[in-house]
Amino acid sequence: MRKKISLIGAGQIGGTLAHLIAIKELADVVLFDVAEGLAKGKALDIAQSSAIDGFDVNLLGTNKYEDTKNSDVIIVTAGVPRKPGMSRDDLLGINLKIIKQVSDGIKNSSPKAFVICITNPLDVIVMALQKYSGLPKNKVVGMAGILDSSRFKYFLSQELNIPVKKIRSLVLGGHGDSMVAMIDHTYIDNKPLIEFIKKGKIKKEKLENIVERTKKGGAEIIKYLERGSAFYAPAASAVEMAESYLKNQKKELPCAAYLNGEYGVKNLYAGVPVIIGSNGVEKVVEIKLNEEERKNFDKSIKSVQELSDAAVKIDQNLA
Ligand code: TXD
Repeated sequence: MRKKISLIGAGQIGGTLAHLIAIKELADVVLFDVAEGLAKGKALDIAQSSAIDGFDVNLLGTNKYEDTKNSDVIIVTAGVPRKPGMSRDDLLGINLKIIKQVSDGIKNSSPKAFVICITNPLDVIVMALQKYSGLPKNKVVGMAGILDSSRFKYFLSQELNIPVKKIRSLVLGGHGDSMVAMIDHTYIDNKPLIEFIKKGKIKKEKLENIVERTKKGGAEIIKYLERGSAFYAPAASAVEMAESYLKNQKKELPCAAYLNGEYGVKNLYAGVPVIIGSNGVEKVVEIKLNEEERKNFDKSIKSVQELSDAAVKIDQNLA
């Protein structure tokens, strides 16, 4: 029996998700959007490419939660993206309201689904999605760390002229300007990045620029696009999470997960390495942080906490 993935939001990322899932034949796809035509048009357009790319999945566009019933995976992009000059946090009020509506839809139609949230400001919106929907905390997770880590790896591969596949790294903490590139957990061709720095193969200030560019990775793309934000890499990141769940791959992936004491953090969602398998977030992996990483991680957690507090001020039900 083919699996079912419902995409709540058929915008830039939603449409790209649908196309990637179809080409990989990961599952049947339901594209849901309040803009019904957008969902229907994109579903039909992708379906019409099946004869060319040879995939055999059903695609449906709708504005009815009924059609998303009993989904195995739900990926949420519903909301408004940033405009140039806006911070991810500026979206909080608008997207909280939308997520409340989406959560009710999910609770009533697919209470057993694995829910991947993409909507910004990510760490708070995924917390709100879990609280509003009441789904188990290990079945509601946010996509950000895979994207941020992928940007960091790409910039490093360009600087060192090394294939990106040979680079392993983690960017953790909040999905905002305080995100933390874990330098001590970065390996180039299985050799620690620290060795490259010691041998002068990459200057410290160059590395700092790359870390800065990663933090501002979203804003850089928004500046170029002028309308809308990044969508290819965000979609690819969420598909990796969905695939690890559906195929029980138990990949260790940086995601915004519920922390209940891990890393000294309680009752908050933030970017940490997790194992994703058929039970959803199966484990939070606690890696050893050096002093600098710990300091920056704690700073990042503080900014997530501040935004969570702001969300509770908007809606007491999130307390
Ligand atoms: O790493 C990350 N998590 C970020 C997240 C990476 C990139 C983009 N980030 C955020 O994802 C971005 O700031 C937005 O909050 C979301 C979605 O970005 P996208 O670029 O896909 O936005 P679009 O193209 O505006 O699509 C959003 C769709 C749009 O078609 C609306 O009609 C729809 O959401 N929408 C709704 N769908 C369902 N239900 C409701 N209530 C609703 N309201 C709007």
